[in-house]
Order: sequence, then C-alpha cells, then structure tokens
Amino acid sequence: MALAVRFHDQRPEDAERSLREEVLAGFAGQPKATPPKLFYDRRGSELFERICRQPEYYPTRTEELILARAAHDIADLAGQGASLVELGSGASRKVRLLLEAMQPASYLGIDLSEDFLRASTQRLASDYPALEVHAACADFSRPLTLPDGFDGAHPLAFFPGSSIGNFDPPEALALLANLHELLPEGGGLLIGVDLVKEREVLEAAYNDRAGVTAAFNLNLLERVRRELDSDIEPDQFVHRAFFNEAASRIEMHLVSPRAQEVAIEGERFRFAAGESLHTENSYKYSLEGFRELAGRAGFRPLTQWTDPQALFSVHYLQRTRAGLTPPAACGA
Ligand code: AVJ
Repeated sequence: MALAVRFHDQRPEDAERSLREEVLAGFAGQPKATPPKLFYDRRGSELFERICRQPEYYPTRTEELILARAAHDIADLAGQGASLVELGSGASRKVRLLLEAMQPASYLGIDLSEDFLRASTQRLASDYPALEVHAACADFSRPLTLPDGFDGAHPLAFFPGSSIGNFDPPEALALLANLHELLPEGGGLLIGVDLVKEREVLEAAYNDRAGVTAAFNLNLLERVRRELDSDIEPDQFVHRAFFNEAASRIEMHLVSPRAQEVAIEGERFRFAAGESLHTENSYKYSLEGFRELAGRAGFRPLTQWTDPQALFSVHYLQRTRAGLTPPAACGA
C-alpha cells in the first residue's frame, strides 16, 4: 500500500542560481571556487553513495553504528508523541533506525532536490504505512517554517551525515539559528558531526584507493562539459584533498598541473600551472567546539555519543528560549 506523500513547495522565489551562473562566477573568482552542491547531479549522487561504502570513508558507517546504539535513548529524549523532521532527506538507512525506535505519527523530509525528495519520501510512505509522510522542497540554509498540516507540536529535527561540515563557521551558525527559528521551545535537534583526528585518517577518507572520491570531484567538470557549452577537458585536472589544520577542514580541489585556458559559455578562463579550482570544504570539530557553536545559536547540548575510536559524533541539542548570542557577548 503506497499512501500519498503530502508535498509542500517552499522554494524561495529567487530560488537557485543556475549551474551556468554558479560556474561562471566560480571560475571568475580569485581564488577559483565552486559550491559543493554542484556535485550532486544524478551521477554525482550515485558516486556519493559509493563513497559512503568505501573502506576509508568512516563517517557513514560510524554514524549508523552510533545511531543504532543510541536510538532508544534518543527516543526517550524526544519523548512520547514527537514527530520527526529530516533535513537533507536522503536515501539513508539512518532515519529508519529513528523511525523504528521513536514510532512517530508523522515525518517531514526537507530537501532542495525535488526528484530525490519525492523518491525517498515515497519509499518511506510505502514502507511505513502508519506514518503520515510530508515532503517540503526548501533550502535549509534559508529561514524555514514547518508546513501547514504538519504536526509541529513536538518535533525532533534530524540533520545527519555531518552535512553541517560543508558550511564555514559563520554559515554554520546561521544555519543553526534557522533551525532554532524552526523549532518550538524545548524541541530537539539531533545532528551528526565529524570530529578532528589524525591527518592520515582524515586524508585517507577523501583519497580512497578505488578512486571514487576523485571521480566524484572530477564529475563536476564532466557536468560542465555535458550541460554547458565548454571545451574543458576533465583529464587535464587532478583530484587533490588535504587537511588544512589551521582552518580545521578537509579541502578538495581540482588542480591544473599545466597552464591552460578553458572556454565556458563563450568566456575564457586561465589556469596557471598548479592553480586549482576549490570545490569543497568539510569542517571537522572537537566535541567542545561543536557544543560551543550550538550554544551560541541558542541550543543546550543535552547528550552526545561517539564511537569507541571517537571518529564521529552525534549530538542531541535542545532548543532554548534564547536565540543567537552575538560573538562579542560570549567570551569566557
Ligand atoms: C556530505 C559534506 C558530509 O564532507 O564528507 C565526501 C561530502 N565529499 N567525500 C563530506 C564528501 C567528499 C561529505 N558531506
């Protein structure tokens, strides 16, 4: 039995800049840089699913392990009658662990990619016939509201995968502040956060031996060639990923080993030998560092869980009455 998913279109008017606009702006920048959301066309999403299964890429399986162990504690913290709101609603098994432990009456998936959102929420609706399933197409880096008809009295928001790592600290703070706005006082936020660790382990996760992360990174240039008018040759670029310890982030780049010029949509862009296009940042936190950031956005850290090797963390945060604390007011 496949029950209908209630679909809510909450896309902002000026919604998305097109691939063309993002690429032209990114290649014209100094340094050259493009936003990581450009990775996720159909092929990019498939490659990401494969990254998650690589032996070096610990975040996915570690977060699943943590959630499987903590699911009943999480359900107790969320309390009877809680609904579940998933941000970046994916194909993941993670949310199923929570659905089974919490048994909520309603679920809301929020994602910007409409096709993906419709497919994943439809699967949940058929697998959990008693669950009232809502889907909202919205950008959670902008202010959000719960859609009409969704039971928002007692929601638990779930933001898995360390997706927060793609945002630099001020953006991450703004995103948490949006979630603070979305939730009623006392509401919960369950968020997966990747942890700082030895360089070797971090760098291996973004340089898997099978080359899947490299293919994922280079797919961005394949996309430019497929979807835009361009003579760019992806094999003239190489994948590079390294830990920038001072900034506490993995950086992914596409490096041009030789000087070259590429044309995109009638514009020409020069790469010097060794120059790169910066395609992603993935910030890594300490437990205390993340708790502090959450506190500044008006969340009280109630519990956090890690795996035995402290590779990854899941935090249960409670929305307090207070909103964003200005940085000047929160010194020691
Ligand atoms: C989806 C942002 C959590 O940063 O680990 C994986 C994306 N990029 N390998 C991450 C990614 C390269 C991933 N996030």
